[in-house]
Amino acid sequence: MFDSFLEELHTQLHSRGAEALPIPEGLAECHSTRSSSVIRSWLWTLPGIRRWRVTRLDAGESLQVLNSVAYPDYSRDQPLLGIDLLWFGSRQKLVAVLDFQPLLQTPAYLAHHLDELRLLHKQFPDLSGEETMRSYDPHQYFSPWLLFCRGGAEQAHGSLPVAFSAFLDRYWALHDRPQIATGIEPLDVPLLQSNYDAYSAERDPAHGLFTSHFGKTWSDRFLHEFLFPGHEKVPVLTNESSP
Ligand code: BLA
Repeated sequence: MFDSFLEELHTQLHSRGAEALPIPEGLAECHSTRSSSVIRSWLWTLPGIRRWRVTRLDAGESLQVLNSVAYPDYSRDQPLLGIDLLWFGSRQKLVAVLDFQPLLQTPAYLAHHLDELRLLHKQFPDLSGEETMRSYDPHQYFSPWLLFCRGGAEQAHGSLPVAFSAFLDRYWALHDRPQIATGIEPLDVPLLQSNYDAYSAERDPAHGLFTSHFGKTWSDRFLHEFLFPGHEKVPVLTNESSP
């Protein structure tokens, strides 16, 4: 379902000079022993982005996933890029989340970094459904203008491909802007990014899913060593009231 998106993302990463980073032993690919599910991941670094991870899960008709997070260099205070696309084929159900994930929730930070996303949010109303979050807090590391849709085939084949391209395009535009100070001390960026990992490792609703396909031992390692390796560096803090 999302292979054309994966290809589009990888083509752009290559055109931006992406180089592969090593993935911990055994985590780049895993085949379920119980079903035909396969999970495959890639890890990149490129100018201005220290770590860009990409994961594709193929569980046939029951589930297809494309998940990706970009962590900018520590010298940049821009939001992380976050992509989580899920297609439950047997139920024809789509969950699509595209966000510029903010390091801070202050008005100055949001105004500076999220204008482009605000325009996309307006442009794609059927993907911007004000959905309720069950496991995450929408005020931590999610922007007020994320594209978040629980929909079906109409959105998956209609607006999502257009929105996906526009979303990548707008993130590159944000990335290419001159860097100016927005009130975060450079030293705080590593802490805020690690805190994102700690928060996400605790809340990610995918852990049960991974365990059911690939077993608990592999899933624990994948979550801690690949998806959110920064989680060890900090206790879970809120980013709501940071400077
Ligand atoms: C929801 N994401 C989900 C769900 C699953 C995944 C199973 C629950 C589905 C549902 O609510 O119906 C799957 N998450 C994954 C997978 C990976 C993962 C397979 O991390 C890893 C390979 N999630 C992200 C990122 C964003 C994100 C980067 O990983 C932001 C763009 C958002 N996922 C997100 C949100 C929900 C979700 C907001 C709804 C959760 C909620 O209701 O609280």
